[in-house]
Amino acid sequence: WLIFTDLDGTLLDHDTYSVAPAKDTLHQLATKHIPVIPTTSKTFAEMKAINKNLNLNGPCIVENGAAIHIPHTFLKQKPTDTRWQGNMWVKTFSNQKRVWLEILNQLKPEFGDKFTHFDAMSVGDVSNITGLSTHDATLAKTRQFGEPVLWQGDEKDKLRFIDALKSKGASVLHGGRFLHVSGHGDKGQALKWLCDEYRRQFPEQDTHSLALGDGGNDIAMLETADVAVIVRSPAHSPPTVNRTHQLHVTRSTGPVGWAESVNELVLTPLKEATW
Ligand code: 2M8
Ligand code: MG
Ligand code: MG
Repeated sequence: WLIFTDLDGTLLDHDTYSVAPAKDTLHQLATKHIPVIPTTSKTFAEMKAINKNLNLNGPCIVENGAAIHIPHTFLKQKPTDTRWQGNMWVKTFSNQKRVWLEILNQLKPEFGDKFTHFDAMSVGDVSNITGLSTHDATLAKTRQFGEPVLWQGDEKDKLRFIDALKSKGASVLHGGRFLHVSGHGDKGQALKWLCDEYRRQFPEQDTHSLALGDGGNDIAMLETADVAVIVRSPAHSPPTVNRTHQLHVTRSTGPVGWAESVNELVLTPLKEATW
């Protein structure tokens, strides 16, 4: 298995960012060497701290699929279309964020009173809205590829705003709290790239991909993985995922639901197979 998981609202609690209910399951996966690959809208700056906290040392997919950071221990060889960054190989899919900042600026005359965005917000603002500490909010603001937008207008104007962004070449994904404005990559494209590379380098393994997510920005990976789990959210309705086969929805929300599903789909069948 390769387990691709969203963080906020999925492996981490939507409000408190706690992983506690999933800790034991994470530990069992680690002892079985089953990789858990954070696939998140968070930045690489945030992921360095979070990986440490979650005891994860494999790849991570950051900024909604804009880049994949792969430790050298995860693959046999450097994939050709990656670059070196310390002890990681990095695959990038997206333009730099200044392209999207420029487009947001162009839309300010029409929509400027209805939205704000990370680059225009102080660390204190980001901290207040997300509940992150000022240190973590600083890491969340360290974005390379995309820009989170806080929409403050009504739904009708939001649709017009999204259309305007798209007509200028941006793509827009819904996170738990923000609209993420970026290039055309998504978590599904990144998942597919990493699975393909892994299968190429380890053809003897029968590799299955599992994706877990709670939000609109998870739809592409939930539609791409071999098995998909929609994790229920206490804050918003589940995303509309276009598949029927191998699609599960958790009973509980957040990390409680995450642990239930991973146990049912991955750990319990493994135990039964070794009896
Ligand atoms: C933002 O991402 C979440 C993901 O669902 C959102 O859109 O609400 C990002 O800025 C991320 O970097 C940050 O850690 C998170 C904090 O809630 O918010
Ligand atoms: Mg989420
Ligand atoms: Mg996310």
